[in-house]
Amino acid sequence: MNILIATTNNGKLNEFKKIFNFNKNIKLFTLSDLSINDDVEETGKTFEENAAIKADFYYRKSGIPTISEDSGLEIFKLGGEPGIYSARYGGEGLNDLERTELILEKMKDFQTPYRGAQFISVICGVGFKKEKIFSKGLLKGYILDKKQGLNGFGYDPIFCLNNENLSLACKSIDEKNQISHRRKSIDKFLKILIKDRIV
Ligand code: ITT
Repeated sequence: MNILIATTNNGKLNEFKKIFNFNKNIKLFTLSDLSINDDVEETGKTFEENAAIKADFYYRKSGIPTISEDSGLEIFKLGGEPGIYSARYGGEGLNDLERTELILEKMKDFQTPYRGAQFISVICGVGFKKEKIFSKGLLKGYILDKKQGLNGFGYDPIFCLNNENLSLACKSIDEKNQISHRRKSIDKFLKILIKDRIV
């Protein structure tokens, strides 16, 4: 089955490709494979709404079953920030590194037990069956007090799993893919496709 992974984020895309690689019944296409350069505004109020907006948009552009993801980091003591605004937290002008610095600054007065956070991945699939398909994965951990590691993307250098002391950016992509929020949401999504005999 041909599937479009509709994301403009290369960090996500690399992880998606490696995880889906295990399923030989699926051939993945990227936006650049299909020469789709358009971006869509994420006007939703929830991860689910934004994932659906992106999947609908790129399904209309491509005509092949399309998966989009809306993901982000929720920090409990910051009232769930950056949440759905994770990709543009602090304004569009900041890069990933500057956004991690902004978080470290906002968290500087919180001590260890109060630094809890989670990553969320919500996937929406359009074009697989009549209704949209949704799945969700969570990864719980805490915010470190400084950046560590060079792998991964986004907030990986400041996020650490509970009971560990090295950031996600210290893990290889394969190690991260064994446990990540994205891995969990993809596994659930594939289970639905298999249960409904779509793949
Ligand atoms: P697309 O919408 O095109 O997929 P995006 O980067 O805009 O790309 P999102 O709106 O879903 O994607 O924003 C997700 C942001 O959350 C992402 O840019 C990172 O800052 C952060 N994030 C999500 N998953 C992450 C992960 O596994 N590691 C680190 N940061 C992550």
